[in-house]
This record gives sequence, structure tokens and C-alpha cells, in this order.
Amino acid sequence: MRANLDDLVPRLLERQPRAVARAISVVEDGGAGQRELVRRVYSHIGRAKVVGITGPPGAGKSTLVDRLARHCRARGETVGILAVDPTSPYTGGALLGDRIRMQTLYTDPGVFIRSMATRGAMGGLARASRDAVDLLDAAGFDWILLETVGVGQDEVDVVRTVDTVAVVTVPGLGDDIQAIKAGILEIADVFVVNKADREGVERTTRDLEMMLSLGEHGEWLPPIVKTVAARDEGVDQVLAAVERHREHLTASGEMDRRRRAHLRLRVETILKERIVAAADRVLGVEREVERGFEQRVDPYRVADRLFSGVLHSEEVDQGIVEVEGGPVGSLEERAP
Ligand SMILES: Nc1nc2c(ncn2[C@@H]2O[C@H](COP(=O)(O)OP(=O)(O)OP(=O)(O)O)[C@@H](O)[C@H]2O)c(=O)[nH]1
Ligand SMILES: [Mg+2]
Repeated sequence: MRANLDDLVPRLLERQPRAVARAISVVEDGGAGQRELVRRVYSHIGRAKVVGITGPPGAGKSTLVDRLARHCRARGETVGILAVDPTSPYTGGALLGDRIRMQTLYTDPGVFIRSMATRGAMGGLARASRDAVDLLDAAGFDWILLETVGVGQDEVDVVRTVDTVAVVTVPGLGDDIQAIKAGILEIADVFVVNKADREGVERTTRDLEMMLSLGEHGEWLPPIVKTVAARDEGVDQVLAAVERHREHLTASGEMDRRRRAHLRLRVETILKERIVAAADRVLGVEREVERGFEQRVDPYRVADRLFSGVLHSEEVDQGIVEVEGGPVGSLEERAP
């Protein structure tokens, strides 16, 4: 694995398309390869402008991403696109339509497009796609556009770790706005009302304005941009709004706060997964839950037992770093 990465990493940093694709597969596969790869590229990240595009199914996210990418390319900037689809069990399967639509972008070496779908655990997808953002960043793409369908907690977690979140909605989704309000709307930095060629744009815009006036926001009031992505109308305004937001982040010091919070979120996710995995190895989560159920033990005590099992396990005492599939070495050995 290490030998493979010795070869892969330099080619990834040169933005060779096949290396970029291969690297993303490595993080999708998880395990020791995933962490080792992220560890190796981490000193090269932080330059890319990372934008999350989220919203209900069919809102026009892919169409908007496609147009945004073309605008960036017209300015000579490179673009990495990740489409995260939690509903599709096959990478790329459900996004075939997107691929066809984006065909002309595919032949452009300044653009990399990849879709990521669920392989195993849902939480794994959020983590893998965030890692893939790091890879594209290290590869030197100027922009990274991350498309997710805003439906579940996992997708919210994915977009939570980008610089700017654009929430795409469409006219006539009154109830939908209510529905997505809970998770996604609070993290919106820019609102896009797409399909502005349809009836009800003004109403949707007013609803959003109303919601914004009621809700809490700091110095940044999320702008609302109307677009007809399919006809490339308003897309330059979206790009301008994203850039204004970025300037705000930098000028206010919010960028650093955000990136710290992102790191914290990622660390916590990894930590939780690792504790659960360790508890599973030491005592077996399923077994303890079963026992707790049979003996009517409360959840706190079941968790206590599992947690103390982890704390007292030899692996922890010896500082062995655990990964899915077994230990790969001690902390000392892995220090740079
Ligand atoms: N009328 C109209 N149709 C649009 C507009 N933008 C996109 N569409 C169409 O809406 C449909 C869905 O567009 P997509 O870009 O695939 O939407 P999406 O949000 O990526 O969809 P999922 O990824 O499946 O959630 C396509 O048929 C687009 O051509 C628009 O501004 N106006
Ligand atoms: Mg799409």
C-alpha cells in the first residue's frame, strides 16, 4: 500500500487525471489506505475554494454546477466536481444523466468530475467525500464544487465542511422549504432560486426573505439569487455572490473559525467511529446490546460497560493505532 502511494501521491499533486481518480477510489475504499493518503496530502491543502451545492432532488443542482464550472473555466480557473449521491449504491449509476449533460466538460483537462455513492455505511460516504475534497485541493484545483442532495443528516454533514454553502431551491416548493428548513437552511450562505422561468419565483423569494428576517444570522446576510440554470441566466451572479461571501469570510476572520470547526467536526466523526469500532472488537456492541435488552439494563449502563471495555483494553494502553481491518503501527512509528 505504501509503495503504491509513493507512486500515486506525486502524480496526484501534478493533477494527473488518472491519479486523481485512483486517489479518490482509495479514500472510497476506506481503511489504512484512506488515512495514509489523507495524511500524505494534508500539507498541500487549503488553497481551493470549496463550494457546496445542495437542495432538493431535481432542483437543478447539476445544471447549475455545470454552468458554474464553465464560467470558472472561461476565467482560466480549474474545477473539480464531486457529486455525492447517497441514494445510489453504484458509483456513477444514478448520475449517468449528469454525465451526459456534462459531456463537453469531460473532455476538458481543467475539469475533473466524479460521483461518489454509498459503499457500506452512510457515515463513511460523508467522510470519504470530505477526504476527496482534500485530494482535489491538494491536486491544485482552483474550485471544488460539491453537489449533494439535501435530504439527510449525512448530506448536511458533507456540506457542513465546505467554505460556502449554496442552497438551491425552486418555485412552488413552499412546503419543501419548510421541510428542508430544519437542517439545510441554517447553513446556507447563498440561496439560489433556480427555474426562475417558472411561476411563483417572487413568492418563493419572499418566503425566503421572510425566513431570513426571522432567523438568526451574523454579519453575513445570505443573498438570494434567481437563476435559470438551464439557460445560463443568473449563474454569474451566483459566482459573484460566492466570491463576496468568500471575501467576507476572509475579512472577518470567519474563514479560520470555520476551518477550525470543520477540523473539529471531522475529528469527532473519526473519533466516534473509532470508539464504536473498538468497543465492537473488545466486547461486541451487538452482544452487549442483546444482553442489555434481555436483562433490561438501561442504555447508560450498556454504554458504560462498552466504554470501560475500550478504556481498559490492551490496544489502547499500548497506544496502538487502530484502523478498519487491524492495527497498522504504534503512534510513535507513525509520527512524521
Ligand atoms: N425550467 C427549468 N428547468 C431546469 C432549470 N435548470 C435545470 N432544469 C431542469 O431540471 C431537471 C433537473 O435538473 P438537474 O440539474 O439534474 O437537477 P439536480 O438538482 O441535479 O437533480 P438530482 O441530482 O437528481 O437531485 C433537468 O431536466 C434540467 O434540465 C431551469 O432553470 N429551468
Ligand atoms: Mg444532480
